[in-house]
Amino acid sequence: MTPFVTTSKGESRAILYGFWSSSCSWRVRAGLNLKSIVFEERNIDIVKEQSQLTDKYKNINPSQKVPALIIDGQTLVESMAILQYLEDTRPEPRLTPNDPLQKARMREICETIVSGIQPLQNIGLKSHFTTEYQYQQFTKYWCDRGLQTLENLLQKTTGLYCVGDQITMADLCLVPQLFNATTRLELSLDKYPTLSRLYKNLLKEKVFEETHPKAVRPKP
Ligand SMILES: N[C@@H](CCC(=O)N[C@@H](CS)C(=O)NCC(=O)O)C(=O)O
Repeated sequence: MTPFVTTSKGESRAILYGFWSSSCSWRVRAGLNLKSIVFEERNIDIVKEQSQLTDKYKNINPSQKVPALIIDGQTLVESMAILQYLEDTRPEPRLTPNDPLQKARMREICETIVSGIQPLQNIGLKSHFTTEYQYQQFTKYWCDRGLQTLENLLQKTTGLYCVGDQITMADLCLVPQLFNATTRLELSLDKYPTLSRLYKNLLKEKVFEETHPKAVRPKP
């Protein structure tokens, strides 16, 4: 597999294996965008074609999930490990607060989403339920419970964004999760004023406009 794509101008660019509506892919797409890293997104259809389950893709990501990122001659998997690598190798603009307490607050929000919500509403769980209805009830319950947790946490940390006035990894996790919650899971944010305000404002930020699933969805 080619580790880099060399463009006609001779520069190397990263390759993101992702899916347009995947929240974990969106986290990385937004991180790349914020850090102005040139990349090409290759679509791995995790819904209809289930391309993540092929042996070819398993060689790229052993977990057979998206995203995976090829950058600096390495293949990286796990969205948060990827974001941390981008942060460590391309520190500006920063995606983490400098202050240790604020950093811990940011991680509380990230973990609530990354460990506490997303895995419990992942599309990969669907085939393990007897009915579509059971799957939907399960995913909605855990997502809504996670949203309640986020609302409580964010009331203590929020400024313009999740943690103060700086876009951090917490925002990169929040926006895709709220998109999933309000579209695929059809949950309302009405009872969550902090989440509602943040989501509305964050969607207007250039980074989320440019990386929004609607902006990157492949044409049929
Ligand atoms: N912890 C992983 C989770 C990856 C993950 O669950 N990706 C989902 C899409 S958001 C996926 O590929 N689902 C397809 C499947 O499980 O078959 C990460 O953050 O990268």
